[in-house]
Amino acid sequence: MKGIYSALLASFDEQGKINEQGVREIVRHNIDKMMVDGLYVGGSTGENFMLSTEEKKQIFEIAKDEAGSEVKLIAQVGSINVYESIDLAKHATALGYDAISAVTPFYYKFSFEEIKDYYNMIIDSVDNRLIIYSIPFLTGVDMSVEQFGELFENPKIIGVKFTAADFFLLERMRKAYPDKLIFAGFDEMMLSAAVLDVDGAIGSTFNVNGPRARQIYELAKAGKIEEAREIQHTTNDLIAAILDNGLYPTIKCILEEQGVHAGCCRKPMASATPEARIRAREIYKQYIK
Ligand code: HMN
Repeated sequence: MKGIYSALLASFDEQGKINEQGVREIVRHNIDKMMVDGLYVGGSTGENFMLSTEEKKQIFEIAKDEAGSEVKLIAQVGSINVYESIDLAKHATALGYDAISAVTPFYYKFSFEEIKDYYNMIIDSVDNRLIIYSIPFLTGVDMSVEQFGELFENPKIIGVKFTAADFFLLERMRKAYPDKLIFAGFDEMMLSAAVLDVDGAIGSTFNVNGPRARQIYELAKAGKIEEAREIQHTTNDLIAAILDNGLYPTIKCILEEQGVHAGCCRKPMASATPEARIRAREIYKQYIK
């Protein structure tokens, strides 16, 4: 399961309906052009938390149908409705997903015991493996090295997607759990995470910057830090420009520039304004074309 995974974008039409062809094109672009090792389906980047259960299942189905066994597939099934998570975990497992992942339950201030119960309920319902999705800046859920260790006691919980800038915690986790998979979640910090020997990375910007992401990762792993740093600098010029212009809408516009029908965002998330679209075209020409 190691390697570079795109956090898959979803495509919607102007009414907010899933654009199946668009999703297929995004999958193909990631496999054929971005040359990723896998896809993380139904994450933040997939606008997942704004979708109905049926729509989440539909995205899992389309992605699997298009990707087949060409790359590894991880299905993000987390929801504060744990029964929905279980339903989605079963669906993704039946479709043949290589692993499932679940965001820490958010909104309410769940105790660690409740979080642990949530993960065990989800993974014990399926014959599959689970990757914890930790993203404290969006969920407000911070876990300690010891708490991750308690979750890892379940052998079916095989790793974590670590979307945080806490490199002290990342280093402690690497040392404590050498056999668990740690995926870096912040694309702009990939070099630092790779130096700490993560097992891969999962990111939104890999949908348009996959080859550079791989270069940073592989150069850093090979100890070629200066070369990796140069590419991280260029990558971060691109990421800073994308963030400044609106993260997902801009990535979608950049894909549209390449003939990939990434479409609109799902309301209440706004799609790119005409000005943002023009700026996205400039970003594409400056950093990607
Ligand atoms: C997902 O769940 O879709 C991604 O794995 C999340 C991923 O960590 C991204 N985080 C968010 O979008 C919140 C990053 O790729 C991020 O977009 C990128 O580093 C730019 O900040």
